[in-house]
Amino acid sequence: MVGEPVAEDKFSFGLWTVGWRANDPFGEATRPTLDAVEAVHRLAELGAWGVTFHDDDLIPFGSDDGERAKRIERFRAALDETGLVVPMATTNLFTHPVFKDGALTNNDRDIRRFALRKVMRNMDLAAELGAKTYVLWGGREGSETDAAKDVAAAMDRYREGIDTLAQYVIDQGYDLRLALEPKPNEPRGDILLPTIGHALAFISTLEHHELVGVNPEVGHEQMAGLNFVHGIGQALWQGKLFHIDLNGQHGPRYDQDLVFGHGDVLSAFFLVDLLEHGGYDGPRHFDYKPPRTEDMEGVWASAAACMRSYLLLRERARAFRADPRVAEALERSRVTELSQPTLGEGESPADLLADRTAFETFDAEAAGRRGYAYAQLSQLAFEHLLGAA
Ligand code: GLT
Ligand code: MN
Ligand code: MN
Repeated sequence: MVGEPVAEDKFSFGLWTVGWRANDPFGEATRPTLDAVEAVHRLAELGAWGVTFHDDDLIPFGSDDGERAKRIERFRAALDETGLVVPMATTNLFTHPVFKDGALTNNDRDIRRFALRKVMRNMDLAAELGAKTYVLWGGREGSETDAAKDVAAAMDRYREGIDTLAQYVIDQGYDLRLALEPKPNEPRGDILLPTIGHALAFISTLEHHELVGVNPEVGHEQMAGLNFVHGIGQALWQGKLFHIDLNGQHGPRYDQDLVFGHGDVLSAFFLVDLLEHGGYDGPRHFDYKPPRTEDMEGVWASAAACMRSYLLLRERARAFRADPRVAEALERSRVTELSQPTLGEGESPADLLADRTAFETFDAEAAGRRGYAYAQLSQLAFEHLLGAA
């Protein structure tokens, strides 16, 4: 049976998730403002381990220093009372009109400088509160018309911005790593660094690339029709999965931010299986939106649902891995054989050329006739997911 969420599960929520007042492009807010202190208490009661925030979630844009200090104090007291940690923080570089053409890649240089200062200021707070990851979601970095953005220049400025922030982390001696969050579109018509793959390629060009990884979100890759599990697999393989945003999405359409698991369930099953068995030990961070139809009771029910969905899927994934029929099926399908290097130890290209069994006498017809038994393997996963195996 699946138990209640506990700290070891490392479940965390953004203040902006449960605090979303459900205003959308077509309608006004349907819920009241949620106080950050109440959010911390309610999340702790539900069994969450961590809470994350944008600077502006905690301290409204334009607050004076006194107001800022007061709000931070109240928040810190709530953390102390509940034991909730702050594993990650981020910057709002998208709400205020000043960021309508982006932040680090805005055509306006003064705005780029302002954006860097806004990030640095909140990095100080993040480090003070013990965060280990600093997320950068460049939702406004992009364009609606290709005439508006010199992409090569924008990438130069993006790189300069991230290099500057990484240098700041080093200069201050902060124990922080940066995590870039890709998204293909929305709110911009097209966003720079649209997918995990684009972000990984960009990171390899950075001066302090070792300090920078990714924070992929389920729905963002699925909006682009991509396989999230494959994206996460590659990010893990490159040692770049610094953080993750879990939610649900029904294929390519607007960013739904559904409760985790309430979209492509099979993909969610394989994702949890990968996170649990693939060497990721970071936060399980939910970045979702309680549906606009819900009152505050529904908000807390949806937050609990995110954690329970994860625990249920984890239990199913564990049962899948423990089933001897699955071990057999993995053998039969040669999934395990893929871990064997293609060349022998010390074998050179010349040695491969000399191996007549690799080519001259290799029976390609027979190998081509052999089935991989993926149908049986896939069905076993499906049955475990449904609790039928
Ligand atoms: C915003 C966005 C999310 C990002 C957050 C971090 S803010 O809600 O939709 O995907 O993770 O800036
Ligand atoms: Mn989203
Ligand atoms: Mn996100």
